[in-house]
Amino acid sequence: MKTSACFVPLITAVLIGAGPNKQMCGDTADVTDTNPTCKGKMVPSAFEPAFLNISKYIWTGENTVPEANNPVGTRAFRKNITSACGKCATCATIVVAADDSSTVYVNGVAIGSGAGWTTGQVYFAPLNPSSNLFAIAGVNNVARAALMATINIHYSDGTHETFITDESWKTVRGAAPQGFQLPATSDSTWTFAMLQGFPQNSFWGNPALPPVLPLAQSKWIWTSANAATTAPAASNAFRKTIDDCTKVAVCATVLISADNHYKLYVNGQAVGSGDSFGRAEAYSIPKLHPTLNTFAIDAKNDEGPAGVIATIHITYRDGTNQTIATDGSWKASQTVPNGFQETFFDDSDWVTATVVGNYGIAPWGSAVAIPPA
Ligand SMILES: [Ca+2]
Ligand SMILES: [Ca+2]
Repeated sequence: MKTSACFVPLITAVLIGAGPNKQMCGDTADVTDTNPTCKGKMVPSAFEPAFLNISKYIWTGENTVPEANNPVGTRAFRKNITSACGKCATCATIVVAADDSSTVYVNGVAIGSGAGWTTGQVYFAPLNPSSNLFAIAGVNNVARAALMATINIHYSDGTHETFITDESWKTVRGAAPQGFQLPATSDSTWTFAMLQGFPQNSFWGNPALPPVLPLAQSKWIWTSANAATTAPAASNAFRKTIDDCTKVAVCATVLISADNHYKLYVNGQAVGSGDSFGRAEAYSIPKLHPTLNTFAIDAKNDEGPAGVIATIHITYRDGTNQTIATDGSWKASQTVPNGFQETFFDDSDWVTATVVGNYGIAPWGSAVAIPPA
């Protein structure tokens, strides 16, 4: 258990004036902007896949025999998780497997639904800095019943912490209570979940992890039309700015590959680099600006074909998500000017990127290796 000394009360965002980071939308701020725990530097990191095999299948214990049949219906499971001392939680990656289906809630907000235990379902959710309620509605349609989750909490300092479903989760031996997923609902009279099995030794086995993000909707882009065949040996620059005053952006995950090299920047900050078009790398951006974010790529071709491809997944404070793919809307330059990665760099005289082709086209094909969720 975390001690109360680590508890940092949530401060309601008080929107006073426009600070230096608030140019585009005046007074928009996120809860992490005003929390003292979150004042440190925001550090991107390589995306860390879920450790599914350390999690446990649980259910209510209505049948006291593990892996045996259970009543049909919806059951409630929940667990409050407190951030490590001094850490600012920003987002979570949640992988769930369920017999038969599930809906995941974070702090009362529905994040996503899925079914089955052969392949885990992956969700991205915004978090409060210090304390978060994870709730799962598990649905049994027939016979056995179980669910398993791995929750990877991303902290602003670039570190991660993994939590699992286990016998410390609370549940009810009967129908899920009304409002069970809401923080205002008390689970003090609930019972503890019952272990059904470890994934590798259980009836259900260890679910496969899906790719962290898809590339299938993204385009290979460059600055010349026949770049799938040949392009000059040169560095090009690409930029995509997301300027949305209607929602509060919290964090992002980026999947990217290039022929032959890329350097990725978010809001001017270096995130990572790569050198293989046969493989994509994934990165966690633990904290975004609430309303104005710039993704910038310095891409270099050595010889022959040239292209860059990326998928950006943004998680918003309201629990919604947005996927941004490389396409003809990106800005492009055949040189890489000083400061091109900065949010307020003026790219108004840049051209738009040339779409070289859909993911899957030759010479790169449809087998680019993608890290698991
Ligand atoms: Ca079942
Ligand atoms: Ca090349």
